[in-house]
Amino acid sequence: MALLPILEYPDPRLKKVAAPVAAVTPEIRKLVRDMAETMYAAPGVGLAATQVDVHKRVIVIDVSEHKDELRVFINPEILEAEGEAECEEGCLSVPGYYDKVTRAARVRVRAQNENGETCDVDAEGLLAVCIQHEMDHLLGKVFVEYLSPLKRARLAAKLRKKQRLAG
Ligand code: K1U
Ligand code: ZN
Repeated sequence: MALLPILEYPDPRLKKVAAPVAAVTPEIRKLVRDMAETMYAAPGVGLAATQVDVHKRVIVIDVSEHKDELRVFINPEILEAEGEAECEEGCLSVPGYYDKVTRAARVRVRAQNENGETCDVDAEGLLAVCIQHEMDHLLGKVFVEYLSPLKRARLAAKLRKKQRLAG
């Protein structure tokens, strides 16, 4: 297994739209294993392939308390979405920044797993938030794009300062 480098916002590669996975091959299964290892090490509760500069529709999520319930979503599609819920979100591509985002409260998702089997999942709570957050990554969207222009300007200033201090 391997730890993969995670792209950081505003890296333009985070804007790429991921392509569907034609078949769940050994190469895709290795990507899933490496993404899971990277997510657990970060640590995070989810990771989209876009964040590790692989532009394929693959997501891993584990919102369990003991980090022993890995969920794999290949070619995910939302079949139904209902309600609204506001939740504090973070992102491994925007380290150290958290803010509230409103999303659907419940979603039904269809995806393939690492064995190529198609499964439907009904999700609510953090799992529903995480699925929507990761599916946005596959479309080239980072959660900070939901924030007000003022909050985004403050974040941009914070990132510029961080870059100055690092350089
Ligand atoms: O996509 C990502 O960058 C992963 C992100 C997922 C997420 C978290 C919370 C709300 C929406 C989406 C993270 O995992 S951020 C890190 C985080 O939330 C966390 C880290 C350690 C323990 C528990 C949570
Ligand atoms: Zn994210």
